[in-house]
Amino acid sequence: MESINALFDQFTEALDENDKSKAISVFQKALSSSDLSIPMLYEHLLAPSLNHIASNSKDQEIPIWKEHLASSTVRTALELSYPRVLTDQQPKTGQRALVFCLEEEYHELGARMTADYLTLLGFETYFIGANTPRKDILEAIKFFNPNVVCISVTNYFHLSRLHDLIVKLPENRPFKLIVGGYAVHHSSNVEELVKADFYANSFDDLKIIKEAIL
Ligand code: B12
Repeated sequence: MESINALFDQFTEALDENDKSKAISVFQKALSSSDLSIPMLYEHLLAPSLNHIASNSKDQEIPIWKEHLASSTVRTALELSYPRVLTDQQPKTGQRALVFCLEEEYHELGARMTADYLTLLGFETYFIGANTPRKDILEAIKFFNPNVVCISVTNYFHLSRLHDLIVKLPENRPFKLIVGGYAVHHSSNVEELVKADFYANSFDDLKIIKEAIL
């Protein structure tokens, strides 16, 4: 089997050429290799392939349609991965996890990946989407009664929105609150801005958190 680096090069080349069918056939080849785990495929192929678009854009403006096309290709790759997520799932924990993005946050792919990580770790996982209004978040928490609530924040401006949500949650909340994503990962003072139980960014972080809370 080809290395993850070689597959990454082929996948990003296809994205650069706006060739969705080529990108997906590279991804399917990667997905069929039992040597490459889902977290490896997400963290070393899909996520950097999108972040690479931006890091490539210093000299020239990348058109928004190109970002949309690349995001839609990655979304297709994620949906194709779900049967493998179920096959590779660890024994069920009996715990529920709720995953979402805040209102006005349209960057949803990191949250989708996080939902799959939690499924892999044996959680019953509910991904309720991007751009979720606060009222609906509170209703979903009531409805699902989750053990874990995971919020993915990409845009820095949404950290204050996250703070506003957290202060609306009951003080002795019956779940663990985990926050992550680009804004959390790239802010030096996130722990002062928002009071969560855990700040996480990867599958391995979630694995450690699972061991700590079970
Ligand atoms: C694709 C993209 C978009 C797409 C999103 C499509 C979609 N449906 O998700 C579209 C075109 C909609 C978009 C819009 C905008 N975008 Co944009 N976008 C990107 C881009 C190129 C990639 C983001 C991405 O999806 N990466 C792949 C995912 C999978 O990676 P990830 O989110 O980091 O997730 C990984 C980990 O962080 C982790 N993770 C994520 N969340 C969590 C949570 C937990 C709990 C855990 C454990 C782990 C975890 O899991 C993933 C796998 O490892 C980035 C560039 C970049 N460097 O990030 C800019 C970027 C994020 N966008 C940016 C901006 C400014 C915008 C716009 C404001 C642009 C505009 N002027 O319109 C709008 C904002 C829209 C909005 N209101 O939200 C800025 C954000 C700056 C900031 N932090 O404030 C970036 C960084 C570009 C830049 N360099 O300026 N964008």
